[in-house]
Amino acid sequence: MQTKTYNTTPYDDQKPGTSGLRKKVKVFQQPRYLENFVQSIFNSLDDFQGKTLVLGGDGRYFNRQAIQIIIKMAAANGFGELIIGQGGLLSTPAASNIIRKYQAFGGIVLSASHNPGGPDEDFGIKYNVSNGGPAPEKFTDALYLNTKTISSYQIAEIDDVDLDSVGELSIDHLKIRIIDSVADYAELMAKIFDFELIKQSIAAGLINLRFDAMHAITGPYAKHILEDVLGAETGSVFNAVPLEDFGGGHPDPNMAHAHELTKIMFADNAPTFGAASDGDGDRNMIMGANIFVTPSDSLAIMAANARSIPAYAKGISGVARSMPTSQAVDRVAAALNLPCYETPTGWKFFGNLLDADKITLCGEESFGSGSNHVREKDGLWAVLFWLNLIARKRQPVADIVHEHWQKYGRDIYCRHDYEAVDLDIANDIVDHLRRQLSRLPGKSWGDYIVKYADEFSYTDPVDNSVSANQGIRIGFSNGSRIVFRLSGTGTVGATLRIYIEKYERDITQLDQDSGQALAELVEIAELLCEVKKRTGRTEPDVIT
Ligand code: VG1
Ligand code: CO
Repeated sequence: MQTKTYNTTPYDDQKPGTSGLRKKVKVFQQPRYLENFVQSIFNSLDDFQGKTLVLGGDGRYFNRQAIQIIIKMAAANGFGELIIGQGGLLSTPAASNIIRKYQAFGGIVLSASHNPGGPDEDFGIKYNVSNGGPAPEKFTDALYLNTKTISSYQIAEIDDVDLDSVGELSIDHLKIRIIDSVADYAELMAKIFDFELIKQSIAAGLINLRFDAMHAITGPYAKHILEDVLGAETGSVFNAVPLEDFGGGHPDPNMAHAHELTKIMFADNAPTFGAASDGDGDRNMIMGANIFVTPSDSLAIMAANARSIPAYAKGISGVARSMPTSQAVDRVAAALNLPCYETPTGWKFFGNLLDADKITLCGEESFGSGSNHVREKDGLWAVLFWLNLIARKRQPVADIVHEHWQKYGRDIYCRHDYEAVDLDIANDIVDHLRRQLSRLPGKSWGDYIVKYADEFSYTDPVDNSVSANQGIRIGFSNGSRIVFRLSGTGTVGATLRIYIEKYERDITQLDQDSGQALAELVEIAELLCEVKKRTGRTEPDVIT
């Protein structure tokens, strides 16, 4: 195989964010932009010659072109084997599973997750390490340094590879395997859950489900598992064909973006169970007839009921949540006497805890949950967890949630996002918040008395690495919290996220409307950060 070395000059904007590098497609299409980043990934790795790299993406616009380029670069850099999902498709959790199952050296996942796709929208790329999880900060920091000094990249002069036919080919020292994108993942799910029980419950009409794949990657996975294997009626999975632009939508499984599903689930005669997943298949939204389960509650309910699931029947070792995620799971951990960890936002922080078996389940408020079965969050896994739980408990979703609240109290929760905020204004907002921190403890608004105010810093209990400046936390003496942080996945300006949470223990008050219950805290948040005042906006772009 002929390889060629091209000279290049660095781009200064290739710093990976919460989950890899995300930019507009047009940015990635600039000459040498993708090549620089991919070569910088390889330059940050040691001893990968002759080893296996997994490759796949969420199928968005530019996925196929990018995969062909990466194949040629991986070949030139000396990988021995490439395992690629058919059509260049692998959901993020499926890619994590493939890396683990085939003991690959690592993987490159092409995704901008829930961000829109298409020629004028977003693209993304991230590197996952041999445990199947997103590379830790130590790696992404080194990678960023490499992007700033890169001077050449290598590419093999080989033909484009046919991504659409499952099979193997060899080019000199390189073996390329195109694999079925769904089969290994479906096999893993069948080992974790009681498929026979779920199947019976669907056949008996106890479960009647709708799954919105949002024209994204989980379509083929959900069709196969939910319809073909578990027997849900044909058409239960809708928007099931992955499209390069996700049908023009925003493949983010929340009530703001998955309106089709939301309408179905809040109609009269709604199905018993509804769910949706995101662009790359790692997020989930769980709904029952006329009820939406917040992701934070979903995590807590899973933790409380883990023993009902075959894979976790012997119990779980501990739980973790990202810092802005509600404290609902903490209450379960306390009751079950389990360790509970609070990590910064982003799945990469769960990897060490899972590898060291300090935790079995983990999750984020941003519609992500997962377990030790892979090292990414996993949308369909969460859906199957709930189906298994409903089948075991023989109860509707609403009853499961209400029983949980009665036992543990309810963490009423919402997140407000202000998107595409001018960068300077966003940084000023954060500085303004930072300056107030030392003066806030003891300050009160009505019943809300500030107990602590700090900037979250995390020390990894396994490798002692420190991640500072991970968001601003304001805690109140009644257990309520307001958290502020800037997104690390947006591609236009800055996105300010405000996370609001109130703990309700009074069992006569559990059914409150969350908007009303949180209104006072929302006002306090504005007094503290002045986002409306400083941007002239009257409301958040998205409330989840
Ligand atoms: C967001 C979420 C975070 C999640 C990340 C990647 O990050 O808040 O919880 O891990 O997206 O998810 P940020 O920095 O924009 O808040 V995904 O499904 O986009 O890979
Ligand atoms: Co995602």
